[in-house]
Amino acid sequence: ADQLSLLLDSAALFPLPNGLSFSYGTSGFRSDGSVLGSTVHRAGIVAALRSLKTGSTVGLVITASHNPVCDNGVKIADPDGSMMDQSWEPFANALANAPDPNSLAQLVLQFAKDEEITLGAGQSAEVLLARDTRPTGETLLEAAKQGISSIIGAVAIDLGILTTPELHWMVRCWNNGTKATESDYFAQLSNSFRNLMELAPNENLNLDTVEKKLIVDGANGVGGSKLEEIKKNIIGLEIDVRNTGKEGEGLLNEGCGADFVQKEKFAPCGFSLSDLGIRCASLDGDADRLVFFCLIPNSNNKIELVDGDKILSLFAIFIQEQLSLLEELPARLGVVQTAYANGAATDYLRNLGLEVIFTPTGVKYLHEKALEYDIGLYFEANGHGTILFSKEFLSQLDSVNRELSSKLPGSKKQKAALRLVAVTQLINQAVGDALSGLLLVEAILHNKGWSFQKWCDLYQDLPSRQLKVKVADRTAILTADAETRVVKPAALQELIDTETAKYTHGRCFVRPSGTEDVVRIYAEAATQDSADSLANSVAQHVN
Ligand code: 16G
Ligand code: ZN
Repeated sequence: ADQLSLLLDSAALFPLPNGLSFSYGTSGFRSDGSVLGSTVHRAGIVAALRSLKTGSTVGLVITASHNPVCDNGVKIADPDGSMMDQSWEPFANALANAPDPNSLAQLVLQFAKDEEITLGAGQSAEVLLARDTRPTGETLLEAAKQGISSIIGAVAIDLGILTTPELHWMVRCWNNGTKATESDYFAQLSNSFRNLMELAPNENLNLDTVEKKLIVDGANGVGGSKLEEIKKNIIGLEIDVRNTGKEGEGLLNEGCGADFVQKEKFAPCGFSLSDLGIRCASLDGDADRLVFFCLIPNSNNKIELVDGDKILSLFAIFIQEQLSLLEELPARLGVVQTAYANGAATDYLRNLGLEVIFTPTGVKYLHEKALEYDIGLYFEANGHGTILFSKEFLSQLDSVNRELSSKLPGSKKQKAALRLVAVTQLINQAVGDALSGLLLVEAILHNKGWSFQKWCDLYQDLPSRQLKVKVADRTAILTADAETRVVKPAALQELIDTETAKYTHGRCFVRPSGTEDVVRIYAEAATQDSADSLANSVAQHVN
């Protein structure tokens, strides 16, 4: 068949649902899983074209992350494992909303022409596919496959059920020509974890047995069972996984998971006072977010939370420490946060002498900024983040490491270099990864001989409050300066300023959600009562 009729036939099988429109938001298309057939089919077409354009393998993952089990979504990963280049989003949007097969086909042909992609001329394209555990995932994955095969020469490779970060990692490795299967991923994590654990300075090995234990809330999603695989090859850490999504354990993301824990500040279901004193962690449904917590005695399941900001701080301290031992390895270290970062965290990081910058919410924005440094650390408060190392830095580290292992084997310096090497292997440089992040946290605490409490006490979070307000049109609100200021309607920012000025350490911002039809409000102040009342009064002005 020729390209045009292939597209027409395939599109006819996946009509756009009446009255719905879709948009490639912060993290791809999201909606109720039952209406996403046409969207995912079309995302398959976009992915195939993206592979043709880049001449490399790309990825497509079907997930709605921390959202309810009935939701689903789809996003595309570029050849380096990062989110699809933003310049392609308008096309993805147009295609998702094309009313009929004919207009869809015309859009594809025109776009291919504009992008100088030759269709049907013998080139090949390759898309790696994965999905999370949602019940609508299987059918949607089939739709993606059909979309991909409606582009001549494009091949879909179904990798089954994976965490989102696994898929991103595999795309990256595939294109780098390094080992890219799931067992390679597991092996890389457990090997580099072991290496880093073994590099702990002897004087810090004073942890008692309780500290070797970690309980993990898998959000009843895809991460729990993967962690159970990884933990088989791990020593020095006892991991107990709960909410793994197995029969009888509860619903995906319901009353559990990193999003719930971070926003509600309550222990997830399946945790109780018998877990008092034990370090706990929580993943989200597709395992790209991670937070830690500990139960508070006599508090009705309230928790002490360690969010993304504090994970970031731990990573930053550790890397800074190793670098300070290696004056022959100069590196520009940068930290990227969003407006949701707790003010106390930002102060803490700046006091360490670190360069801290802000971007709008959404991994693609943080990731892009972090790439500008030799070592770029980024985290959202919600627990999504990672560390990126530039190619130049990695090759310098490699040569410093080689030099030290021949001239000063066993020295403090050599160990510092080896620790950095282990970090570069343990952390997922494609995207934030709860499993790799969790192991890195554990290995760093072990290296530093730190208890959970010591980590908590790095700084005291300022009390904060998040609210959401349903509005007629959230796009009526326009923000600037990494979403910290409203520019339209102008009067709203003046009101926010007036309210904020009433509170000690007051800070407040308002932004339209990139994933839901709501406007979000964040307020922070010296006490919980004042954070609550600041958020509430601003919320009233948003309506
Ligand atoms: C998505 C983003 C997350 C962001 C959140 C904000 C990715 C992979 N995920 O989950 O980074 O914090 O959206 O949601 O980019 P909101 O715009 O609804 O507040
Ligand atoms: Zn997620």
